[in-house]
Amino acid sequence: MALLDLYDLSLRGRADAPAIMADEPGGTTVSLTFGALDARSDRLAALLRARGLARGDRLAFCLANRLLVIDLWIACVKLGVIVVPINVLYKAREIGHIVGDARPAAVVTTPEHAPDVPAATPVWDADALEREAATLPAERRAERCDATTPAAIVYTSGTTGVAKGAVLTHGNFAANALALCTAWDITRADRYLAALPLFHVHGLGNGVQCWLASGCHLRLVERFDREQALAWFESYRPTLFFGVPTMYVRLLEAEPARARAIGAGMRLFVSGSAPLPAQVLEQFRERYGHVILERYGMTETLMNVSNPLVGERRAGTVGLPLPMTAVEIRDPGGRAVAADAVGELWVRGPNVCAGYWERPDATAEAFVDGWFRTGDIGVRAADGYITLQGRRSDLIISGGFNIYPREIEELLLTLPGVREAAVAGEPDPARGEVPVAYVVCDDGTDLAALETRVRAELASFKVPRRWVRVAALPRTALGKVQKHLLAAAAAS
Ligand code: MLC
Ligand code: AMP
Repeated sequence: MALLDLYDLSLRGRADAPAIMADEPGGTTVSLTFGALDARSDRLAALLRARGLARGDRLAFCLANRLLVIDLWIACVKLGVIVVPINVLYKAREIGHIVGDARPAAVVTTPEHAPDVPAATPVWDADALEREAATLPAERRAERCDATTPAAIVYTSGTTGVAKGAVLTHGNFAANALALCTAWDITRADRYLAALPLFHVHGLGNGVQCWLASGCHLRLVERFDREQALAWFESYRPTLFFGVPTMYVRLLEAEPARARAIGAGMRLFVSGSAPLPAQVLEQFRERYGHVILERYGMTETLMNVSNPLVGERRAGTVGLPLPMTAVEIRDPGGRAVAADAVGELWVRGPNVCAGYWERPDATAEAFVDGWFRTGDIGVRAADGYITLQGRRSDLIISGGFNIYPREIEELLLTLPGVREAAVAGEPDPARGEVPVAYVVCDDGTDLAALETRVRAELASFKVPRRWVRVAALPRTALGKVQKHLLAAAAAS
């Protein structure tokens, strides 16, 4: 089934039903039916076609949440054009890498980010695109796609520190939507509060797909804002919320009576993208009267494992494999291990990406006999529940955003005065982890100046929250930095 056939259950099958209420730049709010949404993306598809885009071409966007992102997604699905989402927090260096690698026909963005797009790549202004599309007739001229047609290239950093593009197909997104709608019983009766950014797979692959597949209602906000979040719950009265653990930590700030009232109208809170601390799950249960359902996924595979909707949602675990997904825990030699033994999670299923964009070597390394090696380490209990215990790489997850230390270390080593650098995560009660920089530098090197340089070059969440000057980095006999000893080395 092509993705558009699945969407058409809503776009055409429920054309008169309310589909979305979206906060727009400038402070307005727009409400549309599925039919009106369908027409908007037909108009935009006509404009993209007129600008020369054809099946297989890439189109990037670097935008905060707004209706145009949804229009772009649906228009590209209709045309067979491959969407390349870019995190709005990224700076020129990070955007340059993605654009250089994916070679999109253009980047749709706002004047704020336009200077960060490499000069050779056309920048299409979001407002202008939206205005021009509105002048065109709404005629559907869709390409016939199938499950193997690429729908998106989503960049995710590898252990090398260089982001690789995971090629996600129509079939991957459709399988993910069907698995989640089934497992979490998402129906047209739901009301989904969408506060996750649409440039990552949690918001785009889960939120948008489940909405369009189920025909439920979606309330889109520009970004999660702890000051406004409770008011959104109270005014919109959602039944469904997907969030990263940091959002649940922020929601715990609510007065008990307010939280109870919000919880009373809710059906399901889902958490993922980073570990949900057991005490947050417990405090949330006390305050809101709901046991958060934790699940596990990744950019390359969309969702793999989830606690059950009906049955025990076991704190600290990510639950059981989703429908259609197989999960094995394997030893370093690739052999499946027994229950309760630690190993790497390998997954296979229709949700797993086609490979990395133009990186046959990285694809060959990640896939073995049709299984995808996740790099995540975990155990499976005898009753099937899976607990994640760590990662093969030194990935840091802060507020649900991924940080690869190597990327920061490589930048630090280019700065004057820095002789050696290592970045490691340290626990943070709200963000889960935050990056800390350990640097060996020449006398007189100003750490604050290093921070300023890093802030200018990298997304804000990657800027180390603490800077520690050390005499030497702890290393193994082979010279590899021992990250687990960094904090102790700094204290000595
Ligand atoms: C955060 N910031 C944003 C932003 N999110 N800025 C613009 N748009 C956004 N969407 C910036 C802020 O400016 C600030 O910068 C810093 O990040 C923290 O912001 P905050 O206001 O203090 O927010 P906080 O309450 O801490 O919450 C942060 C957050 C954010 C939860 C809203 O971390 C977030 O949106 N996380 C979601 C990430 C996500 O979708 N991950 C899924 C990846 S897919 P400064 O300069 O002060 O630092 C994946 C697979 C899977 O992992 O399994 O899902
Ligand atoms: P990304 O590359 O941004 O898609 O991040 C995917 C990674 O996030 C996974 O490989 C896991 O390490 C992590 N992750 C996702 N969900 C969870 C979860 N529920 N608990 C712990 N880690 C998670």
